[in-house]
Amino acid sequence: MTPIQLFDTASSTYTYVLFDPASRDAVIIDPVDTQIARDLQVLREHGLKLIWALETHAHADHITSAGQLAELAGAKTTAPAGCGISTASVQLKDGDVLDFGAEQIRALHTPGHTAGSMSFVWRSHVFTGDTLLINGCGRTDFQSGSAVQLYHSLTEVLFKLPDDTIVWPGHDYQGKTQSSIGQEKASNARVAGKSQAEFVAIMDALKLPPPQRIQEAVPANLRSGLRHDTPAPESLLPRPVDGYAGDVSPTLAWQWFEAGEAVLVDVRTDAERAWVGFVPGAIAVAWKQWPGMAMNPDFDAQLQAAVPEGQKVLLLCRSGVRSVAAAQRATELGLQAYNILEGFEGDPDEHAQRNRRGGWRFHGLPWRQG
Ligand SMILES: N[C@@H](CCC(=O)N[C@@H](CS)C(=O)NCC(=O)O)C(=O)O
Repeated sequence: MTPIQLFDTASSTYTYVLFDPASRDAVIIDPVDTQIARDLQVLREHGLKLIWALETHAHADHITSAGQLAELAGAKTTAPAGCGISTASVQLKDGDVLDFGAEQIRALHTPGHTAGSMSFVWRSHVFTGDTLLINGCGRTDFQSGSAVQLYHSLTEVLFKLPDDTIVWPGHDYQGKTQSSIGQEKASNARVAGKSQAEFVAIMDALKLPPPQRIQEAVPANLRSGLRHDTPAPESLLPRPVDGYAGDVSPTLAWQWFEAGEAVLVDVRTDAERAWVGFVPGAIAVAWKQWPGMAMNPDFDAQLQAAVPEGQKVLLLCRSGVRSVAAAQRATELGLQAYNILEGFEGDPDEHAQRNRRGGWRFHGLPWRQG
């Protein structure tokens, strides 16, 4: 039994999913907000019921999705008691054990990167967050970090685990995925064979630039990632409808598209795309064409050519009307078709102006002008 290891390239963060094979009860460790669609998909694919969303600490470089996972997947949020994550429903102390099905995961207080940081032990695996990295360790220069505490956590807590314990870090910046306690004890460049004073000197000399998102990430993570501008949780699930696979919010559509899970087809006219703007990477298959808005006689053939077999298709128009008709037609053609709500520009407001009431651009999703 090995954990499912997932990677966020933007922050080089590892997220882990572990589960009990009999009950399918699962735990997620350090989930990332921008990866929530991927993580929900992983849970669905493996038939898992998420019981716990765990944080190793309050992250400084990315925002957690724990709060959203609680609402969408029914998980309970848990965080180290010393991290100040007041929204977590279970505040963990050293030695606390969480059950998921017949499995158990145990919290180890490993301060140093932050004062509250924890590692989690499951079977012969340890999830070390930013305490122990492969051939490295978390920095100690902000958020109540302490090199002296980290030295103790590494040498007196983690290195006391059996040598064959597999180490799963919270980040890796060089593409490494796992290590072992024995290997880190023998060769970790920062701590192996080093005295406390030598370790502290190494950490003091690092002089790393602050994480780029620290100002927004820490406050958000102290509230389990729930922010005023977080999309409503229900907008991250497709809404089933009759006639096609479902309606999706622009945000969810972007997540599916970015993750390569769906083809994005823009059904607006050539003129709209050229003059108003377009989504880079979207495929143009007009539903109707300007002038006259006559039906595109080649729609079926062009759509079928655009969507590889087995792929979902997301249909985008100006405000979500033509895309419904196009999604219904795509369904008749045998495709798994979703309508993107609100379209590229949304509905007009009281001044008959678009882009002010929803839409792809309104939500700040990527787009360009020709
Ligand atoms: N460059 C990254 C941050 C890298 C960083 O500072 N990582 C932290 C964890 S959030 C760390 O402890 N790094 C240890 C190291 O790089 O040695 C960003 O701007 O987000």
